[in-house]
This record gives sequence, C-alpha cells and structure tokens, in this order.
Amino acid sequence: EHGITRPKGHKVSFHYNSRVEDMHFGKTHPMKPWRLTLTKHLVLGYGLQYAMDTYEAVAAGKDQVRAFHDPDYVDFLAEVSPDTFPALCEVERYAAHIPERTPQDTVDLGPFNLSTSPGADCPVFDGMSTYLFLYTGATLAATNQLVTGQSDVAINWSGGLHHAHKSEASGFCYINDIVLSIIDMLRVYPRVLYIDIDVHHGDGVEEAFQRQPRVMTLSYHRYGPYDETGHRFFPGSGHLNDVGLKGTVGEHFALNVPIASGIDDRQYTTLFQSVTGRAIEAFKPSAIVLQCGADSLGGDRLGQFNLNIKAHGECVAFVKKTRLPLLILGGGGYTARNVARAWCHETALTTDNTLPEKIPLDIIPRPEAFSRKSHGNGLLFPPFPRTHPNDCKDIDLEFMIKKLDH
Ligand code: V1P
Ligand code: CA
Ligand code: ZN
Repeated sequence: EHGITRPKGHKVSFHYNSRVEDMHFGKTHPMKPWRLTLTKHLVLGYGLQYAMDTYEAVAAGKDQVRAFHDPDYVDFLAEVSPDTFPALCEVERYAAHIPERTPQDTVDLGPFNLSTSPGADCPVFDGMSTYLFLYTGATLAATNQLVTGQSDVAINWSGGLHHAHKSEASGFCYINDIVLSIIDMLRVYPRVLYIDIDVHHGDGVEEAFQRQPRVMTLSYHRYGPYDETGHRFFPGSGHLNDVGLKGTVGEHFALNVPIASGIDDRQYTTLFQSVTGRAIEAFKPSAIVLQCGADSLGGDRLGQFNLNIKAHGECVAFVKKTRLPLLILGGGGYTARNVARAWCHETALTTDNTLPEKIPLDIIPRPEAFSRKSHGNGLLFPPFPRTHPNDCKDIDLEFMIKKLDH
C-alpha cells in the first residue's frame, strides 16, 4: 500500500499535461522536458496523486498571453516551427525584431532572440508552440485554483520560466508564465511576493514589476565577476544593490541575494530563512509565488551550488508555513534524475506526506534512471558530486536587513 494521505486543513492541486514531455530543444541543449516525465513517474510511483486534485492542463489562449507579452511576439510564437521560421523572418512586423549582430554572438539570431542555429539558448523546435502554450496554460489554471479559493497550494512543475521578456525570449524561456500569473493574482490579492530559488537571477519577473509596489520580487542566485572567458554567470544581473526602479513607486520592492559558487546547505538555509522571513514580515504579502528551479542542487549540469534536496525542500516548507495562498512552479534543473527527486519530495511535503527514502523501482516505468550504482536509489540522498569549491563567505545579513527595513 502507498500509505499516502490527503493533507488536513488545506487543499493541493497539481497541474500537468504529458504532451510537454515529447519536446526536444536540440541534441546538445541542456533543457530536457523529459525531466518532467521522470518527475511524474516518481510522483505517481509514490502515490502522491491520492493526496491532491490533479488537473490536465489545456493550452493558454493568445489573448491570455497578451496580458504581458507584445502582440507581435505572441503571434510569432503561435505560428513558429522549424518549417515556418524562414518565411516568418521575412514578414516585416517580425523582421523589425531581429537583433543586430554583435561580435560576441556565436549563433545567428532571428526575431525575438529565437534561432534555428545549433547551440542557441532559445531554439525553434518541433512542437514548440504547443509546449509554450501548454506550460503557460498549466500555470494559469493553477493560478485560477488559488484566486477562486478552490486550492490553497497549486503546483505546476512545467512552469517557472523566469527569463522571458515582453517581446524577447531569453535563457530557455519564451513565455513568462510567472508574470502572467502574478498579473491575474493582482486582480484579487493586494500584494504578491515572488520568491525564486533557481540558481539563476529571475530577471524577467523583476523587470516586469520593477515599477510595481504591489509585487515584491526576491531572487537568490549565483552572481560573480567576469570569468576567464569574459562571461558572467547567466544572465549577469541581480546585484545586491538592485532594489527596483529608482525614482518610481516600485523602488525597494525588488530584492536580490547574489551568492558565490559552492554554497552549502547550512549557509543557504540560514540566508534563505532570515531574508525571506524578514521580507514576509515587512511586505505582508497576500499570496506567494515560489519558483523552485532545481539547478541550485549540487551536481547540476549548469548550476554551481552544492545544495542537497533536503535543504532545497526546506525552502518550500518554510514558505508553506505562512499558510498564504501558494503557487509552486518549476524552472531550471539540468541533472534530470535529481530534478525529479527534488520536485517529487517537494510535492510530498506540500501535502504533508513523508516519503520512504527507497525509491519504488518496481513500480516506476523507467527504474534505470534511479537505479544506477553511481547514483544510488535513494530519494533525498543520492550521492552528489561536489564539483564546485565553496567560495561562499557568509553574506552580510545586516546589510540585507537594512534594505528590508527601508
Ligand atoms: O550563457 C548563456 C548565453 C551565452 N550568452 C550569449 C548568453 N546562456 C546560458 C543560459 C542559461 C539559462 C538558464 C535558464 C534557467 O534559469 C530557467 C529555465 O534555468 C547557457 C548555458 C550556461 N551554461 O549558462 N546556455 C547554454 N549553457 C547552452 C548550452 C548548450 C546549448 C544551448 C545552450
Ligand atoms: Ca534565483
Ligand atoms: Zn536556472
């Protein structure tokens, strides 16, 4: 028997559509929608569907996406495929959005920072439109559950694409489902707090609300000086002193916690709980959106932090304790087996279930993903290679708290 129970006192909804799993960004591209298949296998293998209401997501409509994005960009995204891309590039209202080539560019860029060149961050791939409008539809359905009071916590692991701009794709993100969700929430909630534990800076969300005092954005991310190759850790923004657009009413309603490589569980947990705790106290949000990018885990293909799944999950548990309406989203995460472990564990803890450490390999369809000797078959404690030295001095908490007091 699965031993899974429904949570007492709150309702959790889970939003997903398996059609996102078949998508391929390209052979060498780190973003693998297949990590969502593995997550689903663990969630169902452990029986967590008995603890929540599960909903099959439907595609968002173009009109819904236009609530934030440029209408030309939305039309382009709805029509684009590897087949239609060359012809669309010739259409005047799209061609106007082709960025000028800079010497640093390694790939040919089309309109809106999209590209069919191998190695592009935001490639045009088969089924792309379907994928984009589905992950957005799942986030909007989850949001609707919250604003109508039908759920207390709503989860969409296929969402959380925090880099997308109004009329530009960026860093594997095309439609900013987070911004769209928060816009919907603002119709009902006086104040929304956005928290981002992806290893990258949540620049798209911060930018969208930089003049908006009803939304506080708070991102924890890897941040550092230029490396040997003349690059900054992507996207290069999120300095401690960035606090929202100066001279507008949005000033002081953005917070950034830049972090060096190799941060460990103890350092991160202290930092997260003190800063997030103070932000909640000061801002008094009516609802929270939590982006749970799993590229902040140790051993991630792109990330440079050393978090274990337990510490990553403790961030979710800490936020859940506020008992505010909570939207939980995915984001980055490039070592698929660990992404699935983390998000399954976090699904469990939002429903007040504690899962057995041994993954039920006999039940899941692809046990080999979790049973390789080198990886172990535990849920929370797979052996993470610690490839990044800990360059992390404890952060100036006093400084952060002064900012919050402002
Ligand atoms: O560093 C860059 C490019 C190079 N500059 C022109 C910018 N891109 C990064 C993008 C990382 C995106 C993270 C998304 C998220 O926050 C949310 C889903 O997790 C990048 C990296 C890297 N190591 O940072 N792109 C790629 N690697 C890449 C590698 C192979 C093929 C395509 C892209
Ligand atoms: Ca972040
Ligand atoms: Zn990321």
